[in-house]
Amino acid sequence: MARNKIALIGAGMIGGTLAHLAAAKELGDVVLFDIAEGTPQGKALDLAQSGPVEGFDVNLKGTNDYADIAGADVCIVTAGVPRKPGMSRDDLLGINLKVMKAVGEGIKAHAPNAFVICITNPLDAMVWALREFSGVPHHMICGMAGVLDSARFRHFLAEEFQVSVKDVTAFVLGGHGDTMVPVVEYSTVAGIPIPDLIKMGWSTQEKIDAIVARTASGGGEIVGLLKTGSAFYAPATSGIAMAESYLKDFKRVLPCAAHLSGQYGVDDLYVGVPIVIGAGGVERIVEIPLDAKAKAGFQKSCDAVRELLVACKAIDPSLN
Ligand code: A3D
Repeated sequence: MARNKIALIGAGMIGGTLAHLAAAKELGDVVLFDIAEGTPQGKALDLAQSGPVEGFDVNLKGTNDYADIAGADVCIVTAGVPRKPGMSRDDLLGINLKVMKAVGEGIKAHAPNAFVICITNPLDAMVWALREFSGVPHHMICGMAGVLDSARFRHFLAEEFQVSVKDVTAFVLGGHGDTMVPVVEYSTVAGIPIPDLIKMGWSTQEKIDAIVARTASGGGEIVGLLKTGSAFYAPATSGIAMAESYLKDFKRVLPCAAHLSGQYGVDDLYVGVPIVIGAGGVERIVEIPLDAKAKAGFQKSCDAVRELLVACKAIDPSLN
């Protein structure tokens, strides 16, 4: 059986970490692409030299030529710029939209059959724009944000409840960022929903509200600490979980920015919802009933994403 090929577009902090994880898990041969000359080549060589120690058998190649991504099974896109302290994700829109155009054209020309995972911010708008520029079918592209947001929520909840992160499940909906909607009724410890855990005296509503707020600003907390860029370990591991579910047909149920065509009453928008990722790409959108509060939060989140799409179309009229 031929090895899978994983193209990582953007060889910065997340791109390099994605390459390390993909190689260590032997998901396939890895091509690291970047416009910065030397960066992808240097990272690929460094990682290849960790192979004999770690014991993984994959080829790693760094390149500045899109032709090298030809035939990729998966493309994970992190090309662009990250936030610095004081910046919102939306401040990145102008620069990263131009990057999505170049990347989309590269994918269209060389890897049109790949399953594409976008990580570049502002996520929900960039995945929409990348789809427009690349022309890949809607079910073959989605954005990574919910897996990371729910991992942050799970980490904080496990700390609060003093239990293993493995037994905490968390449910988040909506756009990536301040308008994301953690749904506590569907977040559990070993199947016990958080509202029941509050009744059992495991925590208080005030503490859970504080965790919800910390989760929504979880990326900004890390930007403030790092000062030179944004989070990269947890974002990379989240992207790899999505890629692995596609390559191995795991059919995992993961919160991702996926194309909605009527589900949740939303049309032609990429926004975070639970989806099933398998060999068919985005195989199913999971539509759950929401209470009035979650519905209003989701609506607000969708409105914020829609505003960004208006800004994208104003910057690049070819998107109209
Ligand atoms: P960074 O380390 O700066 O890497 C970005 C790389 O993109 C650099 O190596 C650049 O040279 C490269 N690049 C720039 N323009 C192009 C281009 N036209 N073609 C190819 N490569 C190019 O950033 P990072 O890896 O820390 O973050 C990457 C992106 O992910 C940023 O937009 C972040 O905001 C975003 N991000 C998203 C999440 C989500 O949860 C959605 C989390 C963390 C970061």
